[in-house]
Amino acid sequence: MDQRGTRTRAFTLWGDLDRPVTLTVPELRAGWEQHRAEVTFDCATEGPRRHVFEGPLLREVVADAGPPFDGRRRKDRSRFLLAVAGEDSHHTVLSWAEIDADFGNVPVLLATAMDGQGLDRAGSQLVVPSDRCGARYVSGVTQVWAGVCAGPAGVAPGF
Ligand SMILES: Nc1nc2c(c(=O)[nH]1)N[C@H]1C(S)=C(S)[C@@H](COP(=O)(O)O)O[C@H]1N2
Ligand SMILES: [Mo]
Repeated sequence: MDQRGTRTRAFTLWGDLDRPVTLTVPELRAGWEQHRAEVTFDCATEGPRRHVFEGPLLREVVADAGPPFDGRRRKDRSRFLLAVAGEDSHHTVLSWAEIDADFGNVPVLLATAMDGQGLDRAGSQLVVPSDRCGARYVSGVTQVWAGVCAGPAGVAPGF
């Protein structure tokens, strides 16, 4: 609940992180620089969609939760994964490399507003501006998991 008694949806950011945290949309708005993304994507069943989102960069929010890699080791960063789930259990994965400035550098957002309306009650929405399809625009985010991919069988541990 916020000061006006309205319900605000929080999500947990957890997994292989030094500082797992629960965050509301107002906290996402106050805690990080807000970026703007004008996006178009296609829904397989509903057709083309156009929205304007605002919110912090996913990589900045996750970085502040303490992912377990030395920022100078690019190979470690290339093995880190993220999974994002909504309240209806729709969930999707991203690799850290997609959003890392040294790799894909996609400005993926955890939106705090869509089309000028705050998402305080609905919950944050994942925004993947590089996607042609809407499936990863997970709305009503309830959790973001971050963790190291163990790797295919036969890979030497720690290499
Ligand atoms: N939580 C949740 N988010 C979701 C979905 C879903 O089923 N559940 N569907 C996705 C799909 S397939 C599309 S195309 C977009 C549609 O977003 P819009 O209706 O807001 O334009 O939402 C995405 N986000
Ligand atoms: Mo869709």
